[in-house]
Amino acid sequence: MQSFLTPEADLFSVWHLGIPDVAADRWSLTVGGEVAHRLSLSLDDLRALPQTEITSVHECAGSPLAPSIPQRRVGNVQWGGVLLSDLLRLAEPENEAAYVISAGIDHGVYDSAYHDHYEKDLPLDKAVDGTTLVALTVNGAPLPPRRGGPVRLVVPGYYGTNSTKWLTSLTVSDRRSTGAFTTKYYMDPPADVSSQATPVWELAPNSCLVAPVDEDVAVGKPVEIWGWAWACEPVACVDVSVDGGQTWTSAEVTSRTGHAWQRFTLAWTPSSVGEHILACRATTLSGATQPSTPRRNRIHQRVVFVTQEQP
Ligand SMILES: Nc1nc2c(c(=O)[nH]1)N[C@H]1C(S)=C(S)[C@@H](COP(=O)(O)O)O[C@H]1N2
Ligand SMILES: [Mo]
Repeated sequence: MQSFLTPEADLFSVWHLGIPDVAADRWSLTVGGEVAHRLSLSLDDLRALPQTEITSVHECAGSPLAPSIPQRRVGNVQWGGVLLSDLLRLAEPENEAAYVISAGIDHGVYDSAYHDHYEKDLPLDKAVDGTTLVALTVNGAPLPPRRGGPVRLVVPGYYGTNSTKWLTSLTVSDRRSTGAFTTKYYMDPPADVSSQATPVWELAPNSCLVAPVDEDVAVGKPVEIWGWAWACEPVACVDVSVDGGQTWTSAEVTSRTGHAWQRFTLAWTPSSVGEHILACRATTLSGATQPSTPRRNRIHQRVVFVTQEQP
């Protein structure tokens, strides 16, 4: 968590159905559904199109069987590949098109049921926003098989679950996918009786503390409290607490590039010996913030033990 870009080897990796054995030389991507021109592209076809890079926070939404338990699987990487908007410009979606459904070739058992492929969807507006990528690389290197290689979808600003790995088809549709991973799983239950279940798409505001750790803190010694904050939209402020959330001070926050995470820092000089509960809370430009109740983006707290002597 120390570096702005997470080395690929340090990034979490998640799969529901196992890792398929993909033959890159026989791999192809189809773009179909409600389009004027159906496309079928080989790996070389994709490589021949203009390539774009975007740095983007990559966060897992957690288990769909326990969606309110924070998992804190997150990193920040640079993805490279072809903009989905470029492919859709070639395919020309029909007037009624509203969603893009993505499918991977992995299959297997999840939650006691057999799934013959992994399928997700996203609104067409997001698909053409100039950030969504049909990705070939991560941090400048070809996508390893574990990471979804040779080709995966990357939806910056959305939870990782939407970034379909081992991508083989994109289907433009006037309605949402009817697959289990968009209906049964990754639909958050309604907040109250008057609202509806919502797809797990946009990243809710979240943040995590990276430093200090126990070895860094002593009475009278100035330290820097720092960490990362992110959301689908830019984070405007991060508040930090050193007393378990009773009082908050606003930290310095860097501005955002692409969909990357933003660094926050606050100077702190501990004044008493013992346990201190540090916490951080990100708020976006539109005022969305992190809850203290059990949610996947619940406020992160960490205990540090302040010693008398400077170590
Ligand atoms: N084909 C396919 N794509 C998938 C998944 C999957 O099980 N199959 N898991 C999703 C989930 S839940 C996450 S968090 C991300 C993880 O991507 P990573 O392994 O590169 O971290 O991939 C998503 N894409
Ligand atoms: Mo995930």
